[in-house]
Order: sequence, then structure tokens, then C-alpha cells
Amino acid sequence: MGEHERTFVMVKPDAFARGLVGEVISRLEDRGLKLVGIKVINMPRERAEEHYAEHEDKPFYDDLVDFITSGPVVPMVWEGQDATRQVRQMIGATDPLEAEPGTIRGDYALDLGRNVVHAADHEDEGANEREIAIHFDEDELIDYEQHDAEWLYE
Ligand code: IDP
Repeated sequence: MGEHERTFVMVKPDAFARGLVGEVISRLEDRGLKLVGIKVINMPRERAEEHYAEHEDKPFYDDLVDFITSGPVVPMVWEGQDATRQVRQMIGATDPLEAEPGTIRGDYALDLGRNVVHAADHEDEGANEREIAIHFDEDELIDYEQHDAEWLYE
């Protein structure tokens, strides 16, 4: 059995504008993941730069920061068994052309720069803690009992 953990997920401005917030949330809820934090914000530029700091030297960095600050986003924290890997699998490959149908990007996106959703990378150790800390105060994350947990977990 895998680790029960928190993972950071964010609906990007393209998906917000296209009315896909509910769709993204529904897919994660239907899977059995537990929502422990959510808000709607216009991301301040400094926070976007911190969030994408690993891409600072890439040619697409400025466009990426411009885009993520261009409209409302929905940062979220979801909890569950192997949550980081489960969510990354549901989101699909970074480039929608490579994303399998049935994944969020494979079903709702066409373009690398408009790929609907962000999720912390399971191959980047510490990504979740770092990204959750950038976007949430600890008191914004809610502790409660998931009533169907006994049916989701052995
Ligand atoms: P991820 O979002 O799947 O974790 P990352 O490699 O962390 O992918 O890249 C962050 C975001 O930057 C991607 O979601 C995508 O929107 C954008 N991006 C990544 N590579 C490129 C590129 O080569 N050109 C333009 N945008 C890119």
C-alpha cells in the first residue's frame, strides 16, 4: 500500500475561462481523492515566479509567468493514497499531443502552453511541500474525516 499524502493541483487560467473548474474537481472527487484546500485567486507575479522558478532559464519562462497571472486560477490541495502519482497519471503528459485520451489534458487540451491544469511532479521530491507552502497557509488546509474512506481503502 502506498503512502497517504497531500498533493498540489491548480486549474490554470485557460481552464478557468473555459468553465472547466468543475470538470477538473469532479474527476479528482470521483477518483476518491479528498479535497483539503481550495481557493480562487489572481496569482501575484512574484508568486508565479516562485512557483515556476525551476524554469527561470527556459525560453518559455516569461510567457509562462504572463499566462499564469493572466486570469483567475484555482489552487487546490488533494489528499489520498499515492495522491501525487495518481493525479499526475490523471492529468496526462505535459504536451497534450502526448497525453492519452481519458486524461484531463488528453481530453481537454491541444497546446503545450494551454494545458488546463498544473500538478506537482512526483519525480521532483519536495515539490508538493514547496508548492503547497507557496500557495497556502497551513490554516487554509482543512482537517476532516472522509466519510467513504472505509470503502476507498482496504
Ligand atoms: P508540468 O506542468 O507537466 O509539470 P513542466 O515541465 O513543469 O510541466 O512545465 C510547466 C509548464 O510550462 C507546462 O505545463 C507547460 O504549460 C509549459 N511548458 C513546458 N515546456 C514548454 C515548452 O517547451 N514551450 C512552452 N511551454 C512549455
